[in-house]
Amino acid sequence: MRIGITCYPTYGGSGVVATELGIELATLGHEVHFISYSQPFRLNGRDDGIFYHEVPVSNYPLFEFPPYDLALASRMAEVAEYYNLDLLHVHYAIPHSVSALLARQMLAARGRRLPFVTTLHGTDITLVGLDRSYLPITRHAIQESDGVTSISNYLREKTIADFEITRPIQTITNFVNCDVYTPINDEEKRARCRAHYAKPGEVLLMHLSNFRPVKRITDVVKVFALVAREVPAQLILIGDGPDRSAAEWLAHDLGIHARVHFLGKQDRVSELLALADLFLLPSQLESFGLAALEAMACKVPAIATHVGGVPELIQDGVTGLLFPIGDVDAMAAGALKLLSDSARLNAMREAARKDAQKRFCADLVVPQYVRFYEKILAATDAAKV
Ligand code: GMT
Repeated sequence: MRIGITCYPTYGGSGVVATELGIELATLGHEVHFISYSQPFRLNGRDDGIFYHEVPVSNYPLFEFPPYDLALASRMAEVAEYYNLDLLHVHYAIPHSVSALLARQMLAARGRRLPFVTTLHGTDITLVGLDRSYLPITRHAIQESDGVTSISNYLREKTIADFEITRPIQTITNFVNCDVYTPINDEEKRARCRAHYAKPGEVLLMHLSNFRPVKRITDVVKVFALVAREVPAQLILIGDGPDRSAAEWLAHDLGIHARVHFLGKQDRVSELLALADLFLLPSQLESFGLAALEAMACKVPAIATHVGGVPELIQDGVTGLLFPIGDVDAMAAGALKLLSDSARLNAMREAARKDAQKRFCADLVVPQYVRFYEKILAATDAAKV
């Protein structure tokens, strides 16, 4: 198949899923064309069968708000025509599904069918899509998509209820490449790599996100402060975003800044995650929690909040621990209890990796997307006759 993929190319879960999906599809022999305003950040160096088409956005002085969604629709239609795409797959409904709808109409006017699949990721529904000014157009584009997938049952049900969607939505969960996201089983090597961040005997906690308010980054720092009060510990934060300076300020205010390491945006997060003892994800809302899955695949259980689709990923007490939003005392107490019981911690580490392999490996999930595309294309062909 020849598949066009559009996503937000910057740091964020939906862009990661779209990019990893493109890479996996290309490995399976499909031709993948990314269409976006810049190259997706995880695409570097893995480009066999992958093409990238930049969307130029004109900066004409009259445009106080340059119309990216229109430029995207034009580029989608062009790329589909020039490269004979079978379908488009857009990640994050706003504005990508609206642009795809326009591209489909543009080509239909010339007698060419271009079906598109929309994958819903989270904040496109839970935050942005519920803004009254975006809701009607987002709803329309979801309804009019040739296929819609959601990354968790929670998000699927929320979209149907909040947007009054009447068309089917199929859940296809987030996934992880279990060969790339893998534990470091060589203990000597792991100790050597950990030594960059923690002394022998110190606990290493980790967080990875885009530092948006929904991630509650200051809770990460508060939980760490409580843990570090009881045991020698270090915290690594990977990523960047609007709440970074608030977290940096808090680390200074609490006097723990020497033990809190802000690494910024990193390319090879799998190598860092595998060094951690525990992952912290105290989000306000998470429709799945891809970063926790990546940690689990590296044998690192998460201390997370019991929100959204997280319970579909983490089995509380088995592959991680779940707590109410904002309950930093309980999160720290749970982490400390786990860290003091090496048998339980090891069992949880093993269970986390096993569950990631059993339910969320790319080998299991990517074929679900391929079958979904085939179903959409078959329906498109049937409609032609
Ligand atoms: O987490 C974010 O704020 C980024 C956002 C995105 O779309 O880029 O992530 C969402 O999509 C991820 C991949 O499907 C999910 O694993 C995250 O749970 C989801 N984030 C939220 O629902 C807050």
